[in-house]
Amino acid sequence: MPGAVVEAWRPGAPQADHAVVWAPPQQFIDEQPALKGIFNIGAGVDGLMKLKLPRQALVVRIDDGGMAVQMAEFVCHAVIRHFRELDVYEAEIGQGQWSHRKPQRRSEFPVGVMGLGVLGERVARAVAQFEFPVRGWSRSPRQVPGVQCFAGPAQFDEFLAGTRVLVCLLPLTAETRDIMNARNLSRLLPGGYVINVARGAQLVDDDLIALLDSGHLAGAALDVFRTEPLPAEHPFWRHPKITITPHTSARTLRDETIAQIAGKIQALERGEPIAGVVDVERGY
Ligand code: NDP
Ligand code: OXD
Repeated sequence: MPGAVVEAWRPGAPQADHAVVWAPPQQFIDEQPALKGIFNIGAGVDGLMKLKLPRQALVVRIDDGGMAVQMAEFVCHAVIRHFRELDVYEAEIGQGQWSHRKPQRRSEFPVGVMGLGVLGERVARAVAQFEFPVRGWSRSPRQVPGVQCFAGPAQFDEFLAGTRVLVCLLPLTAETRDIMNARNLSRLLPGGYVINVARGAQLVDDDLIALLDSGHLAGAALDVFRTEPLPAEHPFWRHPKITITPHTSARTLRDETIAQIAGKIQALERGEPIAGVVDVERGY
């Protein structure tokens, strides 16, 4: 952006027109009351929604920016690793064991994706390519080819009751905090599997462990946690049915992100509308 003055923020810095942020402190926002745009360098804006923001500022999230394909490959890998029991084969091969497991039926592994937005829809379409039955749940009704869609609280239990592999791609809001709790997870089909790639605060950790230990759930692949990095003493590190990764399912890609934000700032300065503006009332 030739002509723009770009500075790293420090307390007392001069007023900016636009900010590029990830989980900034309230002090930053308070010292920049005239911001026109606050550009989040990620898709999830929960870190910003906790703050008191200037009324006039548009809050803008990264709109795909190369994250959707990463999320699709990560979730497909997790689903297939579990379905094909590749974790079991890995362990057996590690012990010098050559054996075969009985193939499982794809029709018995319906995958349910919570959140059919920029990332969730891409994930649901990608999983459907492997011929798993795919279900999706969103706040407002959606139509996605190859995906049986459900919407709103009224259809949530029906969505869960037909789901075996549950994928969370919801934004963290007051409505979705703790949504993967004992009540909801116990509604999944027996042998359920949980893939959380959204936010740690959507999963009740102790409820997951209790359902894994009781045998109702078969396992979980978790990429996000209530506290990150995951504290050393947390049971998720060592639970035999839990696979963890360090919040890496869809990384913010520097070049794509810079290009997207620069393009949007220029569009705003020309008075044009942009995509990815967050509805602050809704929280995502
Ligand atoms: P979007 O805002 O594009 O989509 C959100 C989806 O969730 C929409 O379909 C929306 O419904 C649905 N939704 C929101 N609230 C509810 C609710 N109360 N009940 C039912 N459905 C609801 O988000 P993205 O797809 O871009 O991203 C999703 C989340 O993924 C981010 O918020 C972030 O937390 C997480 N993320 C994690 C990453 C990682 O590396 N682990 C990387 C990037 C993002 P509707 O369609 O009706 O609006
Ligand atoms: C995001 C993230 O929200 O990286 O983009 O989690």
